[in-house]
Amino acid sequence: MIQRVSVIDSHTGGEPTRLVIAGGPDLGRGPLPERVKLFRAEFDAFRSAVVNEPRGSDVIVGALLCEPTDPTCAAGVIYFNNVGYIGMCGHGTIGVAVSLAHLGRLAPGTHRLETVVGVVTVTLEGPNRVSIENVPSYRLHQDRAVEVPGLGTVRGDVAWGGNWFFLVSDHREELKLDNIARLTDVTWRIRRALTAQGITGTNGQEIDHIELFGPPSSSAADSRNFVLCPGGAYDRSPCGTGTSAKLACLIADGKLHPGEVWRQESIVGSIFEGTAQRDGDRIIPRIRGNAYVNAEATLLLDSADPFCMGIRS
Ligand code: PYC
Repeated sequence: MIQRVSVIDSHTGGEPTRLVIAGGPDLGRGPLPERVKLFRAEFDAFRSAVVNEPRGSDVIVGALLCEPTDPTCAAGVIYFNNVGYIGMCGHGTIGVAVSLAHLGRLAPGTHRLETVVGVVTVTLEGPNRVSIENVPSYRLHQDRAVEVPGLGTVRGDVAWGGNWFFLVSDHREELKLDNIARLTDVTWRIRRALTAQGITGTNGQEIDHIELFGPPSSSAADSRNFVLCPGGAYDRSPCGTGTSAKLACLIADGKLHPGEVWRQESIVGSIFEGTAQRDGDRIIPRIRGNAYVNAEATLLLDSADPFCMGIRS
């Protein structure tokens, strides 16, 4: 038996998004967090089939288009990756907006999208240019120390930008593309140490994204980052939720003023523009970037194929 799944592939600053527009699981009409529970419990093989090898790769972020519960939203989106599910995805949302515009399903202007962690707005500013107003973001801990085997004491901030991040500026690493293996090893050790030492986000949520910051290589940027994603891949984009977390820290430190532009460069040289407004003890981040559609495809899930549902670790 062959199951057909229609997808639109795009990339945002080099980071891929695979949007499932038809052929995905029926998760009902409940709240998105409930639908994710059902996705994980009953259809996790579908997640793996769409994003994992041999059809995908560790880098791809999947996005399942679904009916929103909020009638003011144009669509609902559930994001997933090579190891599980993420609440929000900034590069993914820019990619989803450009993909929906490519299909003629989203007109220029501002629209609301429902995600697992809240409603975000997307503004299509051109065929490839999108800004997103992300969920309220905040810094939970400033300058938190973690003892990392092989590295010693590493200090960083814990912040929420739609996912949990540990943000490290004080390190000895070179943020260069030819240093990826070392950067991946260092950030993976930090992540494991945070978990082992019980350093978490709110309500014990795991910090599953680690960001290192350094000087930009482009004079058009304020900073360069390396972002480790939950499944061990690094973000080719500057990471929309990671840039939101960074904005929360910069505003809290008084290093950026509301409305001022922060240009975050990724490890591959792509740039997101970020601004933020204060909202009580949180900020509302706005992230602007470019995405391009690079495939309209039908995935074939052939039950005779031993690797039909992807290679899972
Ligand atoms: O852009 O928010 C983001 C993101 C999260 C994981 C990969 N990209």
